[in-house]
Amino acid sequence: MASPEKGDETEVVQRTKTEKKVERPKLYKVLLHNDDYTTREFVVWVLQLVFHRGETEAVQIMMHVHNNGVGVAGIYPHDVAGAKVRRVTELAEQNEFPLLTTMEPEE
Ligand code: TYC
Repeated sequence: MASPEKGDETEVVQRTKTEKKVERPKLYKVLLHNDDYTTREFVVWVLQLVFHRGETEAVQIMMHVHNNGVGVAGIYPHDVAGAKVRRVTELAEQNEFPLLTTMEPEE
């Protein structure tokens, strides 16, 4: 900011965007849905490949979906969640399984 001239009582104070409140990005749950045709092995493989789950955790999530109808594969910002939904859908189509994946906002 330029210094005020001698005798000038007016001073302009500039506030920058960095003073704005920082907001956390909204997070989205990526959901896997149960069906009667997709193999357990394929769902476990997807959970390891796309959601970086270890074998034990992948089996637990797959069994939760199998027993309850739906389950959370992971929680991510909107763009990441969307990319994972598209990747699972692509892998399911390539392997001719009807596996359904969706995303929804976290509370
Ligand atoms: N119900 C499937 C079976 O018994 C396994 C399965 C689990 C399918 C989870 C989809 O999201 C799913 N072969």
